[in-house]
Amino acid sequence: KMAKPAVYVTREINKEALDILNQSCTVSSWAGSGPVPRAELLKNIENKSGLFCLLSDKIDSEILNKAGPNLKVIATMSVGYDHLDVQEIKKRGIKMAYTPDILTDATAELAVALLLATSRRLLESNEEARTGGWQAWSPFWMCGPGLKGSTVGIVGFGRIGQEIAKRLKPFGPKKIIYYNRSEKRQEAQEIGATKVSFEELLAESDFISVSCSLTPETKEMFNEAAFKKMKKTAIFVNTSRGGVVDQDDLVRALESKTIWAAGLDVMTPEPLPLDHPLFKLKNCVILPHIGSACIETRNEMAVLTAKNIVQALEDEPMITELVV
Ligand code: 8YV
Repeated sequence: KMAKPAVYVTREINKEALDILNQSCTVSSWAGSGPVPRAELLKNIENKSGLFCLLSDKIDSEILNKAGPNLKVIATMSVGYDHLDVQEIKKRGIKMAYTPDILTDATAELAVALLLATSRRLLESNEEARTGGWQAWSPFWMCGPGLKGSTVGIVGFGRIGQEIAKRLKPFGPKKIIYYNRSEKRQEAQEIGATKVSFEELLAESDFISVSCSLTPETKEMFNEAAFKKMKKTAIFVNTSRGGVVDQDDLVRALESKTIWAAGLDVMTPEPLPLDHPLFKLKNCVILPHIGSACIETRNEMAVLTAKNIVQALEDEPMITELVV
């Protein structure tokens, strides 16, 4: 009988996913808290056939060289894959897998929650109520812009962007506009959204929600010039990748009230250092990258990642192969 293929898992994962891997593979994993240190990953990837990784694991030529010719599949427990050097992986004939679709609802839900928390100043209000800021009745205190009658702009009208648009529709915006690389005409028609240029989206939106992937084209597309084109009353929400924002420019835009407020589930770096200027701003809501953090969703993501690895190692088609 042939030896079971060796798989390395860069984090402690749920039993259900681990059981799937254990059935046909020899599994070793990083058991420390937090992300696997780079040196540890380099040491452990040697001679492995499969790699189960996360977005904090940068997979580049150095890792691939260290892995050697046995490595057949890299599966990431995420829909985003900007942490993988996909061209380099592809060149070496290593298969890739990711977790699209199953996290779309959870992430869209979080984007809506973050948008409302930012516009209606939920955290600031909660803080005031607990610390004595809630005093005599004052009708214009803790006000923020409402969605009714507003223009909502979605940047990145893929699976997640579309679901965000659908969820915001019942709040009664006047218009939903989007900016996307491809047309998405059919989807837009069904949802009732209109494609515009990036400049138009910036100028017209009361709420901007970002759900595009991080690529060389989208890198730091939200910079000083972009923030200046936005309304002074604009709410900016990002649930995609911190890298789409020039974060120093965002800090300045928030400090100078060039825009009204921002809600961020993603930033640079993650975790954001405690002394970062973003933490000093009342008009910024910061979440620790919890977009897909629904219990069911994260379990499904790990299970899907494990199944993809097993399938690839058995030369079966993967459920969600990443094709670039
Ligand atoms: C993370 C995400 O992967 O899927 C993505 O691209 O950013 C998130 O869902 C999640 O934190 C699981 O590691």
